[in-house]
Amino acid sequence: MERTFLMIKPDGVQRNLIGEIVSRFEKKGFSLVGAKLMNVSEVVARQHYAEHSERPFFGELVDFITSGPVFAMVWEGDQVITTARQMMGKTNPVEAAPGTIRGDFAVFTGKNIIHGSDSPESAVREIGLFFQPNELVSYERTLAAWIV
Ligand code: DAT
Ligand code: MG
Repeated sequence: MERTFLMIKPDGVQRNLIGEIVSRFEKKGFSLVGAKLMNVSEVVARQHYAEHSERPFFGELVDFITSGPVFAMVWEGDQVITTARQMMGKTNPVEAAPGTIRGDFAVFTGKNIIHGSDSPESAVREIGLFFQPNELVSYERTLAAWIV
């Protein structure tokens, strides 16, 4: 069973999309194991996006992700890392298919609503950056046998 880190960015929070987005992952069959509304500090923002530190848009990216509250989440499920990325759609909303989160709700790469881990290694790193172990809740769901 896999876990991923998903984060509704400040634009998604301001646009009242938390419920819509959480609902999509719930209906898909994934389990929410942790969530919080929070402000991202500049230090954490720089660590989170460290792989992009040399890119020309890094400063704007850090400014954006620290510009208002985000909704940070950990989701669990079979193949959740890859599937969540598919549900998010391509990074540039112009290329994101209709039906995906970015395809349905965004028009601009710099305001693309949601972050999702891109690999098992990123997921472990990002979950550890945003959550303490005791903020994650493991539990049995009676529905599980009807999903996998
Ligand atoms: P993703 O968020 O799909 O994993 P990424 O890791 O390549 O995409 O980039 C992280 C974020 O940085 C992305 O969600 C939006 C921003 N970004 C990426 N490429 C950009 C670009 N060419 N210009 C401006 N912002 C960009
Ligand atoms: Mg990425």
